[in-house]
Amino acid sequence: MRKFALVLAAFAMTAAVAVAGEITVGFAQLGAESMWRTANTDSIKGEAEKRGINLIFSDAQQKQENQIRSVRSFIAQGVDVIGLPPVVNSGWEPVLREAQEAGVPVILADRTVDTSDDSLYISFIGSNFIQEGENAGNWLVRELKGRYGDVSGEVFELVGTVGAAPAIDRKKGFENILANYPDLKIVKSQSGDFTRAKGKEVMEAYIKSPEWTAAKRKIIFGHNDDMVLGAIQALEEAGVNPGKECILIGVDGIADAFEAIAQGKMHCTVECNPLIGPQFYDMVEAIVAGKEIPKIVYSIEGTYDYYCAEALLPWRRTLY
Ligand code: GZL
Repeated sequence: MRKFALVLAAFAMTAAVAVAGEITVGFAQLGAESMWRTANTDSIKGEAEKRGINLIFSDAQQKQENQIRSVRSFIAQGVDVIGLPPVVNSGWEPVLREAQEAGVPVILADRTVDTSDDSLYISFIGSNFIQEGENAGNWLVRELKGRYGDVSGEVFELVGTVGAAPAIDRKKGFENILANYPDLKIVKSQSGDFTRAKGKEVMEAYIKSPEWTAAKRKIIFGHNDDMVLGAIQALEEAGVNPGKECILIGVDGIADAFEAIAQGKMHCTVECNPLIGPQFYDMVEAIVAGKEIPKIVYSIEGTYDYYCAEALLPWRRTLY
């Protein structure tokens, strides 16, 4: 009997160690507003499964209060690490302080926060959104020079979610480039909240505006591809041929944008890599192992246009 009890105790100990060894991550996803976000969620969920990491996942439907509620729940559940893509960049210090006081490290995954105290989060992994805005601006300058021999035109901007880091910084980067070309101007700028439906609504209003009628070169710059694809629907319904009468530039690099470019309806997409799952969990495992990690980890990204989109479409469909 004593031997049996010893075996049972050893088994219980092993099981306990196995459970203790298991990493638990709470990920407060912001929503499902775009193809980019869907691919990002697939990467976070798929990589956790691959690594045997216990993932507690929530979807905030683009509402900050839901994300904050999820973070508080993860703290109460005693997760090892929290992943947070903040829907907007303000209003995070109180809940990040609660996580810090509870000893739960937070990785900002995808978007950043505005804070004077960067000890409130352990690291940021995602894109350099200013660089993405500059990539879009530089492509447009080259395109205008190549087509017309000058850099001028009227830009109709589809802004991302108001207050979101990618919206603020893509605009900043794009305007960094336009600042060098006085005849290339943003004439209308309105938020489409990163969704295809709202991008279409905003474009419908732009088409009816005097600025649209007066514009000699109709350029549409969307802070993500989904809003540009919505704008293309609005243009076609208004009898405008987007590929011939406009220049359309998006950000994300989703396969639907590659397809629109291949069909001659769109001209360029600047990549923003959503597949950060592997890097994110490398950081999680390093934190749990007590290792140092960099404060910022940027994704590697490119720019794709009508010279390459059609040939690359089959490859892109395998990604997102
Ligand atoms: C960028 C990400 C943005 C995408 C949009 O890292 O936060 O949010 O560009 C998505 O498609 O809605």
